[in-house]
Amino acid sequence: AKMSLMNPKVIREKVLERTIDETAMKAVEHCLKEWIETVWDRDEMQDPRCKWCSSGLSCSRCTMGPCRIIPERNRDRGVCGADADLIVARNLLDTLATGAASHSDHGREIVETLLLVGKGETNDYMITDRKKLFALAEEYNIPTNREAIEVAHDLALAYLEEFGTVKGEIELTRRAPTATHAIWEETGILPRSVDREIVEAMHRIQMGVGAHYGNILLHGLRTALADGWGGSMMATEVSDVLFGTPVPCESQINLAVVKEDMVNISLHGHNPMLSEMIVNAAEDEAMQKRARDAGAAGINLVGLCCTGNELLMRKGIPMAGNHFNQELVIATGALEAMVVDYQCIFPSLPRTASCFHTKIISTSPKAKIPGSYYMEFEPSTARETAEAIVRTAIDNFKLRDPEKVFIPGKPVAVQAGFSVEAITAALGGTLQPLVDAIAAGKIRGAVGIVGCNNPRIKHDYGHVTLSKELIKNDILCVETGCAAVASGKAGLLTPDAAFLAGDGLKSICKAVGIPPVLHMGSCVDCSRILVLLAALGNTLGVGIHQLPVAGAAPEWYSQKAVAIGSYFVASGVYTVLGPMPHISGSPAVVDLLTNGLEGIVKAKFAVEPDPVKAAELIIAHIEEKRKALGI
Ligand code: XCC
Ligand code: SF4
Repeated sequence: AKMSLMNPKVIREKVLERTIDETAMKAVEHCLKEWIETVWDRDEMQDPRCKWCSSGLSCSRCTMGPCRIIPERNRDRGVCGADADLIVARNLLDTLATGAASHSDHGREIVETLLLVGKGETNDYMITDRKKLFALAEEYNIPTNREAIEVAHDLALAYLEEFGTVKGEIELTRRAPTATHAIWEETGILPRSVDREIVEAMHRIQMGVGAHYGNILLHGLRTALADGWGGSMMATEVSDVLFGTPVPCESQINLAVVKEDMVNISLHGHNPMLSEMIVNAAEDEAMQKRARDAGAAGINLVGLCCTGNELLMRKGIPMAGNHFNQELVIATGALEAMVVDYQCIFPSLPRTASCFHTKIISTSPKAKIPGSYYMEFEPSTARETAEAIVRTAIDNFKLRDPEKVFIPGKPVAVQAGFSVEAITAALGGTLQPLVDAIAAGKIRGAVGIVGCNNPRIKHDYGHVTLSKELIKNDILCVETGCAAVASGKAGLLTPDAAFLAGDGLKSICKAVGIPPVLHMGSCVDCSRILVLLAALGNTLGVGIHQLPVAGAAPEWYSQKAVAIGSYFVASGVYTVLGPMPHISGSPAVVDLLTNGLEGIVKAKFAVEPDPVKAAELIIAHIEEKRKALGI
């Protein structure tokens, strides 16, 4: 190995400030020594940040600008006359709408696949959860005394309508408790359709439309609801119909799931449509033989980010890690291919891969990436493409340089697969035991911890610290996305982790045999958290805002996380963000989001980067809600 030019002490310091994931610590050290650039290096190179952009006070929406608000130089308005509040609010709506569009466009692709199945135009996909399909159809009064594919056809069309302009209300919002739905109606934020709210958001950020920051932000909440109770919810439900509703399963997690003697393929991104097909293709005996003929012991699929979560939840596919593990898994030197669809994929991955034999394979016409191999995925030829990808990876095995292989540590055991259906089944068929445990105070409440990694916060520290603090205080954690993966790597996703919980939560975990932190899926599966909240509210006959629950996004970075946080709050869930959004330039916007919303949707945001302090805020909130309920 070549000598590193960096002082070992500096390397040690950097490792300690970057991550708490034990395999990642070794991998980061390796990257620093080998001069493999990672997200943290680029983050350092970006400092110092522009203070106007950081506070949301710059606008470049039109060519009269770009404009910055600099009050100390009497620059209070942009060229068009927009003030700080308007510029900040419009920027935030832009961010939120981008996130809502990302989830919902993914959702639409899944629904379109259901339509293909319904039309009998694909042999590669089928109805896996017929019972769920029929239950969903009944919500839309679609007759179910027929063949499943006829029902699938009609449900797909009914769902596609939810994206359109003809209906005045997204049907799935009816799942919310009456009191919650009434708040949306009264405040005028009941979403009419998915695309409509997103398009209207784009309209509203055009120069010279609205000038009232509050009105703009309320539309943000409506757009977020269209995502949570619309686009994301449809993505989750239809993925369950096509690929199966998750049930508890066991697997392994962290960078060490990569195997030295196998052909390793990582599946990265968000949409399960291609990756499910790759799982099937890799199981094929002909493929296994090809791998053996190439000198490997077999084919090892590993997940990353939310594609990984989808596969872990339904198939028990091992998980290599979350957002900040994506470069590190390439740095193991043992990855034959990384298959990506879209969202959260660092554009720099082909650069990282160029240090190794690893092929980055992009697959979506929406997400072409220079330096990657492009193998276009279409539902009608899914299996064929999946096989071609697996073959490409196998054939790449011989190009691996054994000298460069560095697989750090050992994998950690996890349990995942906690759909609402699975949680209900684990409790004996109804949520009543959970409600009883909350009423009796054994469980004080529940918190949805979601979202990403962000160099502002030490990798995984926010998620893991917050989760540990909450379970210690008898608060059940339900997690998705990169938050759930962080908890998995830290060992919190096993029933054995109950020893870290308070006595009440511990006794429930022991009795039911569940972990104190439940992995509920990918980021679009935050909709499962909404469904769970709705079911709890309906069981108790109260609005979601009355429940002893909260949300948190301790390490969020993404526009999508803004949409999720906003639909949590709009649904009545107090939500604590780790990193501050780019809004500090408008005290009025900050005050509305962290204070004023309470009077409108009966919930608000808080920002607290320190997870120990965030836990204190959440615990106080939960106790307050318990008191109001008289429990
Ligand atoms: Fe992306 Fe979904 Fe964030 Fe992770 S949690 S960094 S959005 S992969 Ni969604
Ligand atoms: Fe400047 Fe207004 Fe144009 Fe924004 S919209 S760039 S504030 S002139």
